Amino acid sequence: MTVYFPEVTQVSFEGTDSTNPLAFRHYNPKEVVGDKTMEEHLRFSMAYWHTLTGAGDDMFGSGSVVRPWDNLTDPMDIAKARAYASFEFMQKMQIPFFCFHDIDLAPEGDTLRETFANIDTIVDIIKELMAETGIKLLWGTSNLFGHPRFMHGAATSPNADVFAYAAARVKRALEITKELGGENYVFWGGREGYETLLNTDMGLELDNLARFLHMAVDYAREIGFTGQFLIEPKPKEPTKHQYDFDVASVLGFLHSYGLEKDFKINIEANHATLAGHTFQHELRVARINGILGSVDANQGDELLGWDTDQFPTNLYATTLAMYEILQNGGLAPGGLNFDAKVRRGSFEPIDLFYAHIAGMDAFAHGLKAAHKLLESGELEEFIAERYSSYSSGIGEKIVKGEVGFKELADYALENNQIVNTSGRQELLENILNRYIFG
Ligand code: XLS
Ligand code: CA
Ligand code: CA
Repeated sequence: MTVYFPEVTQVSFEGTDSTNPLAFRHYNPKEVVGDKTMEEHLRFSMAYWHTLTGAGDDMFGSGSVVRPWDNLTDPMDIAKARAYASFEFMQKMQIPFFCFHDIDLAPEGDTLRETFANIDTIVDIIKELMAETGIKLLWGTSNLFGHPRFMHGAATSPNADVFAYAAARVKRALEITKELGGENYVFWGGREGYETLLNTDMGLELDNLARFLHMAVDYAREIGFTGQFLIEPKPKEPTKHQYDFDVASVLGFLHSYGLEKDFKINIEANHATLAGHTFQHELRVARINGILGSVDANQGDELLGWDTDQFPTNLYATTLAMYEILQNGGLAPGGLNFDAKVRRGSFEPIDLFYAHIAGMDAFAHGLKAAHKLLESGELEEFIAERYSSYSSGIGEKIVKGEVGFKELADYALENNQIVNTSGRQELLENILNRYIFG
């Protein structure tokens, strides 16, 4: 049997004293944190498109990466090698889940039938490898944005033939996701948006997007797919304006079209920052609305305004993300999917290991810090006190719906001494630092 990554035998937990760059210092899968093991809390997943299919190309240059299948020329042989290599990688990294787009697995053919046949060949291999290794599918999806046919969108294309083609692809991707026991199915609206309103019927596009999602849910239920549906917001890129802009816009869309019971949200950190929000903000909006489903764990660059999809290493972001996720009672059946790619200059296979180790350790550290912070109750006590005016007197009456503007005006006219208290932001930041850095 071919070994694709001979430079690594196994990545294991060695603890914080270790200086071995091919070991975990924080991620200890069986270590119990609160009520679950780290493995159960974090539900790490590998993104097939970045780790196997990604070539390191960008707008200014072609692919740069060196991969163990570079000696092969037949696209189907390459696809097979990637499938075997992916499971070797996940096993060596102790990553229990993966995610893919249909055409990450195999090359597109000249016809849709040929494309499906290519994908089916690889799905058979993956099914066997899943059974052998116990590695599971976190989510499946269909790539409805890469090929030129999707230049004007997929479900929101002005061309009904494209809508039909996209439906055929999602139908097949749902069948594959079910066949592989996928726990979720993701819709990321790659080109579901517009470049200019001068040529766009926004009302029809949004209605069609909703029609498409209703059809997908109906078909999935018909074939007995019991997994969770997720929408992944992103404000822009590749389109100027994407309809699933952020969690709040998706929430409004789902309610407008009667889809709110069928969908949760897959939040990507880099998409949050592109929308002008923090990662924690998006997680919070989803959590308090009961629709936090899964996470694409990555980070952007503070100085660049685009989707750089870097591996997450920022401990503030991972701690505050885990702070939301723990309060959500976890993510299952969702998980933490590394929708992240190595930099173009990190072109060697071993860089894939370093990158995933960095992300897994950053989230494991964040989990431990967030758990301790929550156990202490320091932030929650402060917040409870800050809002305590709503627990008695006029505040309690507001919350209970016992007063209107007339009663409130009468109260305010008699209350000439409004007393505020400090928000203590800097004190709270000190507390947070204490839990992150000890
Ligand atoms: C692109 C998206 C995409 C989705 C899946 O920016 O992150 O990769 O996660 O289609
Ligand atoms: Ca993503
Ligand atoms: Ca992204």
